[in-house]
Amino acid sequence: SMELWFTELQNSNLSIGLRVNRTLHSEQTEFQSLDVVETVQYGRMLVLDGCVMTTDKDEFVYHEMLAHVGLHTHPEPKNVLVVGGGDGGVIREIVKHPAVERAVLAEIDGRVIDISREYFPQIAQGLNDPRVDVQVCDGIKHVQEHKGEYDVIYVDSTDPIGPAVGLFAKDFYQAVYDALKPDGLFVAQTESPFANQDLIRHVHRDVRDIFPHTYLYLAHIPTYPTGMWSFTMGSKQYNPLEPVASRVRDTKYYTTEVHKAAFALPPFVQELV
Ligand code: AG3
Repeated sequence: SMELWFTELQNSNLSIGLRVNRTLHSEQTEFQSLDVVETVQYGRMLVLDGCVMTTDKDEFVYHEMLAHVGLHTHPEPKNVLVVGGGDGGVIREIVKHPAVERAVLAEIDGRVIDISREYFPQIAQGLNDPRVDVQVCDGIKHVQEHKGEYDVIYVDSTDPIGPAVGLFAKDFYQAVYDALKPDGLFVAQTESPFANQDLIRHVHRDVRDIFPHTYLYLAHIPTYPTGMWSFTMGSKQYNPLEPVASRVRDTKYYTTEVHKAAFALPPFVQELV
């Protein structure tokens, strides 16, 4: 029978293809196109503006490595914010931490939240935790309006196009700094060291101008462009190379050893920061 393939054109010279059983949902939201397809290799996949956001079978890498590195760097993370991340994957990992008293999700596109609850219940489950406050709002405005409030802030954005452009801008990083407590830290997803070198360079230059400590770390995410993915941390005080003892048990990627190893950068990545 006929074979259906999903292709993400990652840039004009590079694409990833996944064989698809069927399309489960397609719509144009107020902000972006949103599709859910069932792939043969990685299960259900969430796609925004043609870009792979997450799949059932590899989402754990990204969500664990975004959430747990920051939450094992801060000794007492009580008040946490996620900008973006409407699928709920980072929140699911955050609420595994008993120290967390409140986790705010500031997602601009409420349809991402609705569709994740419907098609990705395993990923969205954390949104039901009583400590979670789901807000459909502009995350940039939210950080501007909450000065000195958060211990840890995450930026779980799409690529720096469309609704996410402002989340890679220097004045946003300054607003994030101001929204953090005096010992706070933030972590953002910052794309691929193979495909987005200029972006990583710029982010690091900007974050270094604002935060006293800036770090880059890596994880392997098979469905994102090139499979090698970077995260940037800006910290006012705490050092991620000295993580606290693991506070979570049921992880598939994160361990204390993986946390430390993620900061070991190959020379071609080191030279970007
Ligand atoms: N956030 C990172 C998506 C970037 C992937 N880029 C791409 N496929 N071109 C995903 C949201 C997961 N919670």
